Amino acid sequence: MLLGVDGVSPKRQRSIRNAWMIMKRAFITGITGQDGSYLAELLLAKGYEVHGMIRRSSSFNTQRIDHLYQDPHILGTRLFLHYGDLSDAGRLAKMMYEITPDEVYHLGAQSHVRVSFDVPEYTGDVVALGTIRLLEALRETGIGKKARFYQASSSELYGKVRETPQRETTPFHPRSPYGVAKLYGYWATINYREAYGMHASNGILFNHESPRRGPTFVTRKITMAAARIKSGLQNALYLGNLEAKRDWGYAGDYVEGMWRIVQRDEPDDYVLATGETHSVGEFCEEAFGLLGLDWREFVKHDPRYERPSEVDLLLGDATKARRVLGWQPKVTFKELVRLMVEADMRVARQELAVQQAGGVLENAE
Ligand code: NAP
Ligand code: F7E
Repeated sequence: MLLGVDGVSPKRQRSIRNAWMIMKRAFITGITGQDGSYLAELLLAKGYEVHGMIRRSSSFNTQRIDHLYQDPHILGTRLFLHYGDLSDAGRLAKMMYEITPDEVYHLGAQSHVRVSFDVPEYTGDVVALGTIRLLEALRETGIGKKARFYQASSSELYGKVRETPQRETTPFHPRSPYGVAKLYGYWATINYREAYGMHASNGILFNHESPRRGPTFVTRKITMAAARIKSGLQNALYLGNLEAKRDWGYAGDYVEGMWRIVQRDEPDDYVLATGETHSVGEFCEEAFGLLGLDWREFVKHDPRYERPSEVDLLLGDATKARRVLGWQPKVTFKELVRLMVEADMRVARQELAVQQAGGVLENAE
């Protein structure tokens, strides 16, 4: 858990910055999420000063970035966290004004497609309007005249796909409240580029996963379950549609692509994808197979995990990103599944050890 947020005045932050002649200053929404954590790591490694917006929560939500945190009183600290929310326009403008970022990476979102059917209005507020609030904050403060903006657009825009593989020119047909909200964010980004000359770009990213993936997304749900079943901690895994196909890559590769998009002199829109697609069933086969298990013995069907309208097939064509940005993913499908299974086996072993010692993971009381 991080010890302090906003513990240092903007003036002190500026003097720390000046003392260290920092290369660039980035602002990240969604820094506590999967991508935000990898992006923060990447930018810190490149010498950036990184500012992240976090939500106030009654329980800890900073686990993915705890390893990056340093006491803000230490000279040379380059990661700063600020409380805020995408529903709070005034706060966004204040942060832009105080931080004056060179680059803004907008990753914050209610990012779960199935959940967006349960909370469509909230999803629209955070994902669609949240994007325009941030763009407006940049425009109103004048910070957007210089700062570059990255929008986390999604292959969910393609939804009921009109062509395969999907590329930048493929028409959109979103199939969920999440997809519809992301469509708004996509066009808002282009509109601010055209209307106000902002350096605003979309990365249309296909699914990307990692050991830091949220546990209710299908890949992580599968690798956690496989590891826990192997360790005797669980005996079944309930899933929805096993036929859906996704173009799954590794999140670490994709944040490198985000950074490259922002470094281009001209703002533009790019697909990032592996160009390979696999079904949910194939993912199960690979993950359970690595542990010597037959997935069909353990995977059961539960219609609760199905969506009212499904995206059946996603397969991306990242030719433009390869040609213009020199970007291409390094981690293969099999390597991705392996690194997720291995990470979840370590977690399962720890859980087993605690259980065998007769302990429970301690709460604060
Ligand atoms: P994620 O793990 O779900 O992280 C989402 C982040 O958004 C978290 O930091 C979350 O904070 C924050 N957030 C949620 N609601 C917020 C609000 N009202 N105000 C401020 N922050 C809020 O998502 P991800 O996988 O890293 O994805 C990053 C972005 O890329 C998202 O916009 C997602 O829609 C998009 N995207 C993802 C993929 C993918 O395959 N991963 C593909 C295409 C596009 P808490 O930690 O407090 O919940
Ligand atoms: O589902 C099927 C499900 O929730 C993948 C987000 O990052 O990527 C992600 O959205 C597939 C779907 O990811 C279960 O029906 C079967 O066909 O892991 P997911 P997603 O919906 O593709 C896009 C690019 C984003 O932008 C999003 O933010 O798996 N599936 N059974 C299941 N999915 C889940 N979650 N749980 C199941 O039990």
